[in-house]
Amino acid sequence: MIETIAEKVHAGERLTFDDGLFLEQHTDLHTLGELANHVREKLNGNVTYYNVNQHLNPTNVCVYRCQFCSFRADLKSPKGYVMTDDQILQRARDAHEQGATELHIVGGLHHQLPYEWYRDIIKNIHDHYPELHLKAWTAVEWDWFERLTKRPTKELLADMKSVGLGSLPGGGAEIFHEDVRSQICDYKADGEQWLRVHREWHELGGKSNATMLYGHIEKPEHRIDHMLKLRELQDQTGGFQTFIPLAFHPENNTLGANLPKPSGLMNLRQMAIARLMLDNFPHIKAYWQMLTINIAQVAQSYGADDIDGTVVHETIYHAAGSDSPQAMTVAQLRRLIEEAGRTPVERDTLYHEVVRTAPAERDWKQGRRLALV
Ligand code: V47
Ligand code: SF4
Repeated sequence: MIETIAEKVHAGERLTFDDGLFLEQHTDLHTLGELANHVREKLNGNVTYYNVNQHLNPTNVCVYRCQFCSFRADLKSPKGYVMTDDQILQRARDAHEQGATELHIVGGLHHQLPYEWYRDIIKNIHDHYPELHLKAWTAVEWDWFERLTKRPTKELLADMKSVGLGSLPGGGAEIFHEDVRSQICDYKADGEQWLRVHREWHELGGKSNATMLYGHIEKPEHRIDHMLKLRELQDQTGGFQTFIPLAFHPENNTLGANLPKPSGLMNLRQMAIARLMLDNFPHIKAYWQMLTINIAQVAQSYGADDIDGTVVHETIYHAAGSDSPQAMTVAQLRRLIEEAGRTPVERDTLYHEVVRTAPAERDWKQGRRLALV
């Protein structure tokens, strides 16, 4: 069976659900890596992309109670926060001064804040820093905006696009299959709604990302089903840029009580299987905050061609027990890529190469400017 799969991969043929299950259940890590690396190099050569970005989570107050979430807070909880307009703009200014090309903006679904609050965040930042690409609000948030406003998501997407929304992040996908989703994040947007929002955004000409949360109660068949649903939508719209497998972190959440931390082996296996199943996704991203720096480095030989990113102000994974550092400088990122024998290429959110002519990144820790090349 693995010979048939290997033949298909080398011929550029599509793998089936059963092939995916075979890879999950009967294929060793070394073989997975070899096959995934073949696809990765065919699609992206020896390049590993990275970007200079920051994260912004304007509130952690959330009406939902996803079992895996360590970030959220109740409305009245002392842990809950809502950033002011000034704080938000200050963070955008910091990102801009650091030379960031992207702000990744997601947060909780606040019980009392209206749609306009989320919209104005995008408008204000875009009005002040139009060069910053705003990758904002997951499909779960868009579904919430629809519930709040009773206006269709497509209209809301177009509305926010008109004031500066650049693209959609891939969060909130978790596992689409209802058997799993109903146990880990009941009530919020279901798999169909998640896919619908991305479809609508693609129809508006936008690009987006996709994720999958693994390493909890899901089974291999749920993971393959999840990826095939994404592959099907991508066949129709071509709007996805990158897939980011996300390993479940068990600290400070209800789901994690009896579950171990993700293993390096599992992380590499999922990276490779994603590269093999998602043949129409141009990129597979290693999110080092979630994987650790060491695994992100190795992942470049297991299908990943993209490393996200400088990522200042990460909170979701640190709340859930990640012991990765809070941020990396460009110099550190490039070294991590070069040590793996790859060629680092800075990209913007839409995968255009960024060519810098002057030192542009301020080392946020030490307050000095660093040359990028
Ligand atoms: O949707 C939440 C996941 C996601 C935990 O689009 C957890 O470029 C593991 O989507 N353990 C948010 N995972 C992060 C995300 C993302 C990250 C980097 C890049 C992009 C992109 C998107 O994090 C959530 C959820 O699936 N998550 N809690 C946890 N305890
Ligand atoms: Fe809320 Fe998102 Fe956390 Fe779910 S994952 S509880 S929607 S902040």
